[in-house]
Amino acid sequence: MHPQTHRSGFAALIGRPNVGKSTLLNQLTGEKLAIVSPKPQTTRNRILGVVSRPEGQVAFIDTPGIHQAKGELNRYMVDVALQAVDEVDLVLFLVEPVNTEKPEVGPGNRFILERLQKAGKPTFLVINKVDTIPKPVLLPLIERYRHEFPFAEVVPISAREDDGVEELFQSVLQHLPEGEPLFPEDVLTDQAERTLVSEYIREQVLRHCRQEIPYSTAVVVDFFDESERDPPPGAPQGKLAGLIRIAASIYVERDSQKAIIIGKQGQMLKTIGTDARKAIQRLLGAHVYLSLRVRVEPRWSERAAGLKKLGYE
Ligand SMILES: Nc1nc2c(ncn2[C@@H]2O[C@H](COP(=O)(O)OP(=O)(O)OP(=O)(O)O)[C@@H](O)[C@H]2O)c(=O)[nH]1
Ligand SMILES: [Mg+2]
Repeated sequence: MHPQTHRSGFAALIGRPNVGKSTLLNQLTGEKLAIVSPKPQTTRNRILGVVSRPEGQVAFIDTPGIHQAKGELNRYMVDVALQAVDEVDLVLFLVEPVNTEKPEVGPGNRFILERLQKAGKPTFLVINKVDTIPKPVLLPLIERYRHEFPFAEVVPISAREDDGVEELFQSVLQHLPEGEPLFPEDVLTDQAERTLVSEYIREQVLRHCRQEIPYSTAVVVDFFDESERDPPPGAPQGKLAGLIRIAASIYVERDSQKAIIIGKQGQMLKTIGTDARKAIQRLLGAHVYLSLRVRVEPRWSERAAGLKKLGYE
């Protein structure tokens, strides 16, 4: 039997905020590695997601949306994204279509394309959310973008509806060099459980709170006790027999924001905690006792020291 060719490499998911990069990472890996929200600037760090198949392995890197950076946190996020471009073999540039026959590339996307031009990496144009537009809109859009940049491939997908995602994966593989796997087959991500836990909590804050809150929120896990994670010997073989105790702090910048997150008689914080706990239990496969506090760290997102304190470094 002929040994099958094996390909491997890194691919970065790059694009403006909210185009669906994290949704695509989750769909490609089949796991919830990145939190997703309808609000822009959800992802703040690079997130590795490895897909291993007999025919090849792709290490995808999800990144924060690239936007006009004002303030320390924004600058940090854009730096993270642009750095990822330099570290990969291939770039997947994601855009979302607009329902018009005269599409524009726009200054935000043009800025990113200029950076990608400089980086000189093979780049795919990935048009996400095609479920939101009628088909005839696609062709002029593709032509418009092709005019701007020599894309190696153009792939329309719907990450959320899982449409075209497998085709995209196969196309990515074909553009990667032949080589051994870069990670052991069972490696999915490099994120620690604690990091995922804090992100799952932040996701619930984004989900339940008003527009002004998301940007000011950071979550830090203060305490993670897994001494009772394994069920005691002789315990009946049930689901979620063990227990993990977690305490976390939700940081905001102002007292008024703290009041919103806590809500009337603590109702909002309770909802956030209940929904986060359910998601964390699924992640960790154990019962979770989750205790949340809300703290104020004035202007943390504007200061390098504030970012560092809350885990962005
Ligand atoms: N209709 C539709 N919506 C989608 C699709 N993919 C993602 N979305 C939605 O778009 C919004 C943003 O998705 P994210 O995956 O958080 O986008 P992102 O690019 O990671 O955003 P940032 O992390 O802020 O840069 C969410 O509400 C998703 O549910 C898609 O294929 N179709
Ligand atoms: Mg994201």
